Amino acid sequence: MTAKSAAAISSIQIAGENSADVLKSIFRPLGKIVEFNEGNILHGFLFDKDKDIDEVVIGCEQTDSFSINCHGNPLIVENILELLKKHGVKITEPDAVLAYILHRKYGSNTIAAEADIAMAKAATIYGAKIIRHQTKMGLLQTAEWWLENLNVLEPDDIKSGAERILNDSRIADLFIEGARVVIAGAPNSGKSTLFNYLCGKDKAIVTDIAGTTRDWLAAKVRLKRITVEFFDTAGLDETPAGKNAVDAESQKQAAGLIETADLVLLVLDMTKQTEFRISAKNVLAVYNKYDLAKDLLADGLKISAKTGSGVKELVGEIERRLGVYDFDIKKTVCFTDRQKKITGEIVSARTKQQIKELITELLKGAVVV
Ligand SMILES: Nc1nc2c(ncn2[C@@H]2O[C@H](COP(=O)(O)OP(=O)(O)O)[C@@H](O)[C@H]2O)c(=O)[nH]1
Ligand SMILES: [Mg+2]
Repeated sequence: MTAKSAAAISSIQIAGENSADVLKSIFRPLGKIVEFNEGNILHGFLFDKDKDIDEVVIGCEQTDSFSINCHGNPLIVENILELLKKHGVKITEPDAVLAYILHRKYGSNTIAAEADIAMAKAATIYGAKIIRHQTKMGLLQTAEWWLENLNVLEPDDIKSGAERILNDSRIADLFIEGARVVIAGAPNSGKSTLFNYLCGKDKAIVTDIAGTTRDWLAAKVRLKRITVEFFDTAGLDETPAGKNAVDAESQKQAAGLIETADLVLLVLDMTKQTEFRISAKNVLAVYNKYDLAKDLLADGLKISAKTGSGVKELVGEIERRLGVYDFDIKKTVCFTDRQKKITGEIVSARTKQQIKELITELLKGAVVV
C-alpha cells in the first residue's frame, strides 16, 4: 500500500479468506495478544523457517483482511512479499485489494463503498460531508425511491431529476476536488502581485519588466468553503508568440490553463486605458491598482493587489461565481465518474426498462477503483 521506496514504515495489505491461516504460519508473537481476531493489534516477528525476516505490527482489520506494518527498507518489503508468495499469496495491485475489502464491507451497496474511497480524498470537510450525505439520503435514497416507485413515476420526472443531479454534481466537484482559477491579463497588470497576495507568500517574481512570468506557478489556497488552486500565468500577448521557443510555449501553456479553468480572473490595470478581452466560459474582471486610480470610476471589482484592499470581496465573488457560495451541501449529487456516467445514461434512456436497469446498476454495480 506504500510507495516502493525507502521509508520508516511500509504497509502491506493481505486480504482473502485464508489470510489468517497464512499469517499464523509465518508470525511469532512478542506481545500478549496472539489471536488474529478483528480489532486486535499484534506485535511480533515474521519468520521463514528458523530465520526472522522483520519485526512487524499486524492490524487485524476484518476476519479476512490484515495490514502488515513492517520496516520501510525495500529489501525487507521484498523479502516479506517473497515469504507470502511461498505460502500461496498472490501479489496484486492495491486497487484490487481495496475492491475486495470494500466488497466484503459493503456488499452490494456500491455507493457506500465508493464513498469510503472518495471521502479520504475530499479536499475540504464540506466535500466529505457532501459525499457522506449521498450514502444515507442523497443519491442512495433517490435511486432507491425511483426504483420502488417506477410504476407510478413518469420517465420524464426521473430523467429531469437525473439532469438536476448532474448539474449539481458539477458544483459538488468543486467542494470535493477543489477549483482551478487562472489569473490572466495584460503584462504588468499585477497578476503575480495578486497571486502572491492570495497565497500569502512571495512565490512569483514581481517586476516592472513585462514578461517576467514565463512559466506558470500554482498554489492551493483554502478560501471560505472550498480549496482553490490559483495559477499565475505569463500574460497573454506578453511577448509576440513565436518570438522564441520559451515565449511561444508559455503562451500555449497559458491558453491551455485558461481553457480548462473553472474561473478566469481577468486582471485589468486601472491606470491604463487598454482594452483586453478573453474568451473563456467563466471570466471575472478585476480592476487592479485601485490605490493609484481612486478617482477613476469603474463598475466592477476594484482591488489593490499591492495593499490587499478589496481582495476579501474578490474572494467572496470568486465563490459566488463558482456557485459554491450558497450551495446546499445536502443536495443529491454524483461523486464518481461511474455514477455520473450512469446518471447521464438515465437522462437519455428511452424506456422504463432501460431506466430500471440503469438505476439498479447505479446502486449495485461493481466499484471502479
Ligand atoms: N500601486 C500598485 N502597484 C501594483 C499593484 N499591483 C501590481 N503593482 C505593480 O505593478 C508592477 C507589475 O506587477 P506584476 O505583478 O509583476 O504584474 P504581472 O506582469 O501582471 O504579473 C509591479 O511593479 C507591481 O509592484 C497595485 O495594486 N498597486
Ligand atoms: Mg507576472
